[in-house]
Amino acid sequence: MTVFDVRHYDRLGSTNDEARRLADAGAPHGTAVHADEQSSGRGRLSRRWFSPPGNLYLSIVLRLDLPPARNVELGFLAALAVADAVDALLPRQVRATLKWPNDVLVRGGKIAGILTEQAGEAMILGIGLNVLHAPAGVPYQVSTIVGCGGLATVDGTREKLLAALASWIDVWRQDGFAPIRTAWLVRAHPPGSTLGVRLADRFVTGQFVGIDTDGALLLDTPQGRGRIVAGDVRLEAAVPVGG
Ligand code: BT5
Repeated sequence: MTVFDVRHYDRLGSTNDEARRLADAGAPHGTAVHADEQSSGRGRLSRRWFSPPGNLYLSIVLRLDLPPARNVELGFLAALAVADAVDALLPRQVRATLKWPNDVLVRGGKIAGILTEQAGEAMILGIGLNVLHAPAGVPYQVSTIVGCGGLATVDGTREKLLAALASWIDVWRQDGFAPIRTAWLVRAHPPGSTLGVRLADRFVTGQFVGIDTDGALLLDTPQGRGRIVAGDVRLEAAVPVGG
């Protein structure tokens, strides 16, 4: 079982940067960096992550000895852990859902962001989870635990999240990506849902088929079945077409 050693800071530029610094200095598996706020929290592709006090900003050093091609699996595992933690804090009738690749949604709004980065032999798993505050001016819906009727403190949320993460890491170590993939699919938009995907050079729309054994998105488009390894996904219609 992974044991986490949490280092708590009032304020950092980015918890991922501090975790990377610690990893480079030899910090062991399970070292976790928690900041109350970030002055330059970041998302994928150098996008900004809104990081005022009142939300969770956490980065974890993981040493899992995986071949680099399998690092992508970590994002799916983390999304499941976030969804479990969020569900435990929300009223029973409100549940977290997942959107490819690593988005966690509650009531249709993005409640968390996951950023995995390699640091030498280690992986840095960065998670931002909205407990109290959602940013304004974001081009899609966002949500928070408290705004969705949940009862949570930031430290309590961190503990729930780390416990969920430890158990999913156990599952993964024991049985690999297959059970992660299955559990992820149960919580995701159903097959047939219409997704719009922004790729580096174009935008495609198609019907969600599932995810491949390596986590790639499988999408049926007018041009045939596509396998997508990186992109931003918008859920256009969650109801299966014709179903
Ligand atoms: C992500 O990027 O979703 C990954 C975010 C990871 C943040 C954590 S916080 C702890 C650790 N330290 C860091 O510096 N980062 C990690 P992406 O899919 O690129 O989404 C980024 C986009 O989400 C932005 O361009 C905004 O539109 C939107 N956004 C920014 N802040 C948000 C927030 N608090 N809640 C919801 N959406 C947000």
